[in-house]
Amino acid sequence: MSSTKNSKDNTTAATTTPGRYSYFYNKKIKQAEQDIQFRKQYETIGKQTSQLLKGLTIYVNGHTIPGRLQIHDMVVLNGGRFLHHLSSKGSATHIIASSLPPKKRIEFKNYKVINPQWLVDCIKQQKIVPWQEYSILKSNIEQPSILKTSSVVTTPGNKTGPPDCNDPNFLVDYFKHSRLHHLSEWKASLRQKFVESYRDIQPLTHSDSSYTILHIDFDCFFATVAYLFRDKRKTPTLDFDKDPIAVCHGVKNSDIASCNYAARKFGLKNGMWVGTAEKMLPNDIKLTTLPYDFEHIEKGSKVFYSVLQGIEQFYCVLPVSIDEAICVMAKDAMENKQTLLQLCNALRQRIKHETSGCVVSVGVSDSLVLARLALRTAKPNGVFLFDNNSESQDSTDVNQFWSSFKLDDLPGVGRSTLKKIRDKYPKVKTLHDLRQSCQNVASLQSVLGNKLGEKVCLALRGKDDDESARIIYDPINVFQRKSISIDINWGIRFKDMVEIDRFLDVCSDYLVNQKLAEYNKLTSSITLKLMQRCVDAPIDPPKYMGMGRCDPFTTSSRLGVPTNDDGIIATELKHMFRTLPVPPVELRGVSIQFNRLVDANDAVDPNAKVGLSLLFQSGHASSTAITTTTPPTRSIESPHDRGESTDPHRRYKRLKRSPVKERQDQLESNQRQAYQQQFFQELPTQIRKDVQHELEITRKVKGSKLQRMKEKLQKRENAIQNMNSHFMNNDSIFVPIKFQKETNFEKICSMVNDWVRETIKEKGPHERDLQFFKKYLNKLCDSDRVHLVLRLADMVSVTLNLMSHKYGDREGFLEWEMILLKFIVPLMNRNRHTFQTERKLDIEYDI
Ligand code: DCP
Ligand code: CA
Ligand code: CA
Repeated sequence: MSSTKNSKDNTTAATTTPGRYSYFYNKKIKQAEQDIQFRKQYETIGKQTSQLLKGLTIYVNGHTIPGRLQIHDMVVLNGGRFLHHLSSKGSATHIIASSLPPKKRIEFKNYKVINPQWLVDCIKQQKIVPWQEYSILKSNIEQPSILKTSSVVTTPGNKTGPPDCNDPNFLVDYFKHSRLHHLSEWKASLRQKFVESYRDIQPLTHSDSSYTILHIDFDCFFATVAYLFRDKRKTPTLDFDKDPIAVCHGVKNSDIASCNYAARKFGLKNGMWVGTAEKMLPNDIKLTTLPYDFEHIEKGSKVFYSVLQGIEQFYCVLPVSIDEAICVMAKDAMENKQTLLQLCNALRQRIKHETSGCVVSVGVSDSLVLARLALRTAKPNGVFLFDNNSESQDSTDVNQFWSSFKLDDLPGVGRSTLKKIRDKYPKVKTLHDLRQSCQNVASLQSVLGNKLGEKVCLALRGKDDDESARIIYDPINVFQRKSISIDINWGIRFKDMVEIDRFLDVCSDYLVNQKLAEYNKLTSSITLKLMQRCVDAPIDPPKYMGMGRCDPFTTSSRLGVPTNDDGIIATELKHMFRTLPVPPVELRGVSIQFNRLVDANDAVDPNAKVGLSLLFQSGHASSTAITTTTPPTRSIESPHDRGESTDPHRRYKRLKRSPVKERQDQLESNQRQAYQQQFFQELPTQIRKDVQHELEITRKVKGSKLQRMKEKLQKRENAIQNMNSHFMNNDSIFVPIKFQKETNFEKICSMVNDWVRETIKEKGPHERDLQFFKKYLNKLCDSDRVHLVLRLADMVSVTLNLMSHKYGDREGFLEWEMILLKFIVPLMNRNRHTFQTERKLDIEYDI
């Protein structure tokens, strides 16, 4: 009976442990054990076994002849491993299929995909015959069976060997080498300093709505720093003005962070891949790649800000980023242009001198948008002043200025806005053209909507919209730290949940004990975003250890009360991870964000670690913890997906309910949900989790098709009981066997069929229902009615086959497949002797 126990254990694990990862994890570790059990079972019924397929892992895709079950038997009996679910590519050595749709052809292009005859012939000849002749993807014959792993072993830190995300220092190392992390940290720290030093300063007023704005930015900053402080022995003759130079991690599949203007002449841009950039250069010109020099970048930036902050004429210096600032001056500074230009050139000189050669350019005008455009004109190595209001401004100069910009040079015009403008005005190429075509707000609003239309219209007249102008008039609020986050999009390769839990501990330790502590904040809301490898994306993406193509999964948790307790946050993160259906091995990126930050000084007890437990003890009523999960688009079911009709009348007919009744029910259900949510809001996290778990189980039990049927069949109980008393003894073939209070086999069939169909779509049958079902099947076997088990098995098999197309990946589907394979079929085999026509049992199950 060990197989029955096995099957039960497996089902229990899958039902009670949340998430698919545990299902697969359990399945994987039990696979070998179950195969041995199977072999033993088959041996006991007199089948020959061999070790012919030892070391091979076989997966069956779709409908095959012989069927999946038979192939399973053949594989297990001959010492191979049968894979029930292709959870990660590379885990199968062979895929057996009769045909493949185009999508799967691409997905499986690096596999040995063969027709079932290969297996039949192997067994017949008792040797592994060459698979190539049986390949159903003729194009993959030369390919290896498992996707190749990248041969590049250079990490961003230029260390050798692959990065190890389980290393406790991984996070620190990752941040040390991540330019994006540096950029966001620098920006945050500059803004924090701004907020601290400007807190008591009188803000600039909106009524006095005109200032002179200087937009100042380093030219190709990282590239300049890298060049100036390079190892001169390696590149003694490098000429910054002539040779194309780029800063990157040195690998073909890495991004260019910054390239010099000599490189930009050939069309190279920041953010481009090195490989792409190299292709853009003429054959005789080589791209020189230099490493990041974060230390000198930081030093250069410090000089930049200290020079700007020392200039008395500036009302304020607004930090945009590590290499860029907006300086605000009096409106009348524009009146003496010569003096203004002298000031600009003087500051450029000083910065260049004090940074040993880093050049800034300056754009000057009377609005943010015009200063930014003027900066573009000034670059590289220049100053450009555009006076939008001067009467002396020559109209040809104005036209020339606007004509020099492409549409997307205008702040706020991204790819989708650009498309809308182009669709409407195909002839418009420059900002000058757009100014000509859109003379009024209405015309732009009709294309871009009210808000963006107005913003673009204002910008074309050289004015800032209120939202953009907030940086001048309300800088404290704009720069106030609103969130703290980390984003790890490289090197994430985990094996299991244990490793992930450890990683989440490291993350919360960093976020709480370093970041929250640094900013003296508490958080009351956490967002976790996971990036999961797309099903058809390669295991090893083009960028070494990068994310590749991914599907995002996001979940948020409102703790309800601000905390800086790393234990609580780590627990919450682990719980949140488990609510997302991302198997550990498919994880490629993690980002964690703390929102709703509050000053630790404003908290109830600033000296204590503030946690939910504190509030729980004091019976605080407002502690809340609601987790909202945003499923990715692909997991949102449409009525079509659920096999429901979108025609409302048809739906009502099917449900046998009137539209009015349905509306009432909907109302009631909404009320119930609101009430339930309110209830949750009152609970501390730990309690909430327990209650949620309990509710989940109750919901599942209540919602189970079988439970509803139980109620329906209740009425018949007495009658059936009376009937039972007419039969002689329990072992008689005439004793009706009850399932869910029903004895009529046809009705049981239809009930089971409904039950299977419903639970396939979700998380599988409820454990209790399943136990009753197993008991029923056992009773059928024990009373010489294996043929009825066979009919039920056949029915389940057909249902699985019919639903595999839409629901083949669902937990419920996999569970039913498992029940059929690991419980029902062995049950029939165990009772073969009682079954008149043994041949009938060799029926093929097309699952
Ligand atoms: N940066 C990056 N990745 C990008 C863009 C920028 O790492 N995709 C880094 C490197 C840049 C720095 O930020 O040197 C400043 O960005 P800028 O956009 O100001 O670009 P540069 O200073 O390199 O060039 P420009 O002369 O256009 O300002
Ligand atoms: Ca720059
Ligand atoms: Ca910049």
